Amino acid sequence: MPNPVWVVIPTYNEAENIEGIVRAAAAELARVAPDAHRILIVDDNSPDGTGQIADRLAAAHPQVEVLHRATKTGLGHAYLAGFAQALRGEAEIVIEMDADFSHDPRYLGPLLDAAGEADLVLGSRYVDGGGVEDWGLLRRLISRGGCFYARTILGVPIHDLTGGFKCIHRRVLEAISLETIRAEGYVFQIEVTYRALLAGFRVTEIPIVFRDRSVGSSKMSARIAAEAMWAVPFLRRRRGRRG
Ligand SMILES: Nc1nc2c(ncn2[C@@H]2O[C@H](COP(=O)(O)OP(=O)(O)OP(=O)(O)O)[C@@H](O)[C@H]2O)c(=O)[nH]1
Ligand SMILES: [Mg+2]
Repeated sequence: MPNPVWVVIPTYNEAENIEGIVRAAAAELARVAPDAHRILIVDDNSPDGTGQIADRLAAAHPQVEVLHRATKTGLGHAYLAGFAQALRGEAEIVIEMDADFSHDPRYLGPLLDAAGEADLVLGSRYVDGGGVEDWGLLRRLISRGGCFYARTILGVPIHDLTGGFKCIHRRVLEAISLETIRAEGYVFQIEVTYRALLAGFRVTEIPIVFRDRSVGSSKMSARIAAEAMWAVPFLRRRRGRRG
């Protein structure tokens, strides 16, 4: 199997970050998964030209490829398209990673190490040794409150359900009926983890320190946060019906 590890990076208006993050991820992967990785950028036709920069990177680095989507339909859809491409490309392990340096590529090694013992590894801000840098009190409260809310409603022992730095075995992606996931934002992250737990997979958290983006603008919105509030109880109900 030539490239079992795929790092999927969704981008929307990340022109200032994309080159740096791809270079940093490539350097780390060359160390921890030499000759066995690909980096897939999933760009939603960013108006700032991120897609063109990504194409240049792909031309210069054989292990980099770009999936261009015509319109921005949300992070969840971008990830689903990226997962499908990685699976077609014979990925054994797929890693989700943001483009804005909030997810430090130095954790790629620890994520892969932990994947030796688990089916799904979560980079977690809310376990011992993890944390968040540069966030104000309000954002910290919303994030922690959201995780606590989801954990309580769903009744699962996971501390960071909304994080987007995760390492997923192919068998999980194949088992959790990706085609029926509709969620866009934080709920997408919660739902992937929740479905993996329901399917009986081993899910583990490793500590990460999350840094706020230093350049570019956030795509997170009140609408996406609200989606998380109302959608989580629906996830729970689905488990109820399954018995
Ligand atoms: N392809 C695609 N990428 C997206 C979309 N929304 C966000 N992204 C990317 O997904 C990653 C996470 O989005 P962010 O805007 O950083 O969201 P966040 O990390 O929750 O918020 P901040 O802390 O404010 O950065 C970044 O790499 C974004 O460029 C989308 O609709 N389509
Ligand atoms: Mg971010």
